[in-house]
Amino acid sequence: MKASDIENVDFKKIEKKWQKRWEKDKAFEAKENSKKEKCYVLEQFPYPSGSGLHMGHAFIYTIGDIYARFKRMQGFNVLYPMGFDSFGLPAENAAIKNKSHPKKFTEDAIKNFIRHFKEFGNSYDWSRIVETHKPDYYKWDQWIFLKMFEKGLAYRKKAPVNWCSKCRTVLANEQVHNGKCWRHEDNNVEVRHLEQWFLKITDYADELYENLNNLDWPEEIKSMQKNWIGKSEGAEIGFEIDGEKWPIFTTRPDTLFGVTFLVVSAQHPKLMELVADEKKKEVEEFLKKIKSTSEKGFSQIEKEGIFTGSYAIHPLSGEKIPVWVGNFVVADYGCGMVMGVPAHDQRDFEFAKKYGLKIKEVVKGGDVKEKAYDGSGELTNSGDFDGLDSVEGKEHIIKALEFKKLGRRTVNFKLRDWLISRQRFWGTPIPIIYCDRCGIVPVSEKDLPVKLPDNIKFESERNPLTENKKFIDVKCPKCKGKARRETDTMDTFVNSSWYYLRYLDSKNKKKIFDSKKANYWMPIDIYIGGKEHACMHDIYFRFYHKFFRELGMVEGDEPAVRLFNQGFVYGSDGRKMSKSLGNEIIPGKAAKKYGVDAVRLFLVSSASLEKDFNWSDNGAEGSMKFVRKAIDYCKNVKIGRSSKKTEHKANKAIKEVTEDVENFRYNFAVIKMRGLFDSLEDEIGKKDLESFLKMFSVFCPHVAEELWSKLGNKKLVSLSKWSEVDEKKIDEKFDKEERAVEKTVSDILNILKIVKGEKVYVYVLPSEIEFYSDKELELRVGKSVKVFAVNDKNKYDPANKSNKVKPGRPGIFVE
Ligand code: ANZ
Ligand code: ZN
Ligand code: ZN
Repeated sequence: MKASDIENVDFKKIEKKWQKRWEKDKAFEAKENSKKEKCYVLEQFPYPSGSGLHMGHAFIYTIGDIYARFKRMQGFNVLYPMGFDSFGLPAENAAIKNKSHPKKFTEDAIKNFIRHFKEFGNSYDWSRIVETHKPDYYKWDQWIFLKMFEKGLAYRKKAPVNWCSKCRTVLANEQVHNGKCWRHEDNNVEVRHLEQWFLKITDYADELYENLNNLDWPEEIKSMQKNWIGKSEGAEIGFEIDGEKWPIFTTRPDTLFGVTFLVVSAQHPKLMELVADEKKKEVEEFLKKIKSTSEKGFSQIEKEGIFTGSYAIHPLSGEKIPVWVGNFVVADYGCGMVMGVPAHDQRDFEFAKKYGLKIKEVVKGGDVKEKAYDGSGELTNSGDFDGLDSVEGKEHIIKALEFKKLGRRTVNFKLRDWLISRQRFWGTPIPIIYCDRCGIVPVSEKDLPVKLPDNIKFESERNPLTENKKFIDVKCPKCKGKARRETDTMDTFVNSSWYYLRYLDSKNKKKIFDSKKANYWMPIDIYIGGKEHACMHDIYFRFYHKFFRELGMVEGDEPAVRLFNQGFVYGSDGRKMSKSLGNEIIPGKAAKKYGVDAVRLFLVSSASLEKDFNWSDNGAEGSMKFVRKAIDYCKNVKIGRSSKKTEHKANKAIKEVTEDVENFRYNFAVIKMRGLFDSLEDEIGKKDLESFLKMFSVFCPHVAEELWSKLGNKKLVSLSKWSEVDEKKIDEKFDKEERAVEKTVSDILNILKIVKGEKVYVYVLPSEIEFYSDKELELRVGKSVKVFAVNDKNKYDPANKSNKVKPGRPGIFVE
């Protein structure tokens, strides 16, 4: 074949041809009635944004597709579905701008996304598509809400909540990052006091925390979740103030004798009861003035406080302890009150220094005049407990408190209930009705879904539901009197908390999903997505799963046993890709230029998948050249018998590529596959060529199908069986040989840099002579080469180089 023919490969035509065939054959549709072992491969589904599929999407979805194809060929019954997380603010904002309906934007965007996905050849089972903005999907969001309401897990309360003025809605704690909105990194979240709906995720806090230990998830994500859930074990200790018991929470009961003051939160609901009459005015002034923390752990603010005029009685020593109000104590963590131990807690130390409070050392080991010592050590100044080690002392002190009924062991969590109300239109309506007579009344199950109206106008800044009489006015399900619908919608993270279960039975009209089907497919064997969801989606869907388990609908405790986080694709200049920077590479355009298969191959071969990397035109071009070389080779190769070396190479590659793909080391898999390709000879056995094509097919499925069919195969390579390794064919001698030749070539080239000459003589041990061929060496070093065994009587060896030859280290002479 002429070079120009290779240049003219019509990738688009090949892609279209095989995409059609896959669709026609329903090649990737998954069924439950299979004798094969199941494998559920899932990627986090996208929000269908107006700008279409970007390179980050192409990357994550290529990772999943390669794995799904690989598992399918390995003989698993693979489920690999796709859908859309299609409620959300961007579509609503676009609708406001264009005076239209968000549904229109959403559905146009979805059409676009599906086209792009299909152009990329992903092997999804499209028959299971879910779109969360469709009533037949969000009906079940509402159904779950009602179930939670029934069990007291969905509840309404007035609470200080995070308000983003740009989103014009409240946010969940998880969606506030360092005091800013997760969508608006430049916008400080305000605190507002509103009646809102919450889901009681805290009921599962302990299990969400402890189960992490059983998950094959990246350590980084697990520790982020652990921090977010924030389990702390300690004790609640009662201090008597004016005859009444006030509890504090501490993780260090061993430091109890070091308490020199108590601090109550400035937002503690019963704070004023503590304040002595003569101090009331002063404290009120103070409260008006200070800024307080609302989030545990977010304590960068300057510590401020004021004495309340009251004293507490120490539960074990009976000492009188001053009670202060402070801005650094969080009202809704622990007991909203802490014991101040300045010698052993740095915050307390700073507070004591600032206000001249006593510092009393009770654990030896540091210099508490300088700073707090928070380690362990021998107890001192601690009455009967002196001399005990603090770790042991802690247990004794808790026992003593329990005996006096002044304390008990407790566990606290930082995790808060999930605030799901949103004051926006484009989300699932909360199925609740307010009746003046009956109060809060849930919509009956038979009346679901509560649908979003089609006929709406975005006229003001407000959610149009609040102005839509047809939506709001409703009969009370209980008394049949006049009532109003809830106009808040649900956080869209609700929609994505259970989509993985709906895929399993996406068309069920009677039930959210069939438990038999769910139990067949669950858990997700591999879940692929971004790190940014560590403390949001990745916690929410675990919570939902546990709730379904409680309802008896699923058997397992966890939705996904294995999680993989892909890296981020940057522009070729190392910056975030964006239209405005002019460094954006659109997947569809790149596919036109290099072919889909080359783009896929490039994306997974330039770095480890979990690392961030830069797009590179050269890289994509290199991948395209490789694809073309594969086409060229298959056209010209003689199908016959493989050499022993080829058999060795092929089997070794199968072995290594299998392991690498299984462990998401795709870049290594590609190196090994290409290594095999480079070693292929002009004649090859059909079986070995097919083994290569099978490996090639998971990365480059379209071209692989084409080459596979050219070999006379009627069935699809995508559905063929992954090659088994034939260990007997692996002979390390070939690799040794190759390394020896490599080394010799580089030695010769080095010598040629110093010694000028046209003829090269190589002397090797007789046992190694078969490794070397004059011709190959000549090609590689560009000089005439002659190889001799050292015991060859007729060798030409004027410098007596054959004397010093050792195993693997030939002698070299140049003249
Ligand atoms: C006395 C003490 C002595 C403490 C010591 C620490 C070291 P985590 O691990 O985050 O749970 N604390 C308790 N409730 C608080 C609240 N509502 N706002 C702010 N701080 C609070 O932290 C528990 C520790 O944080 C508790 O243990 C308490 O200080 C403080 F050498 O009690 B400790
Ligand atoms: Zn915002
Ligand atoms: Zn009523």
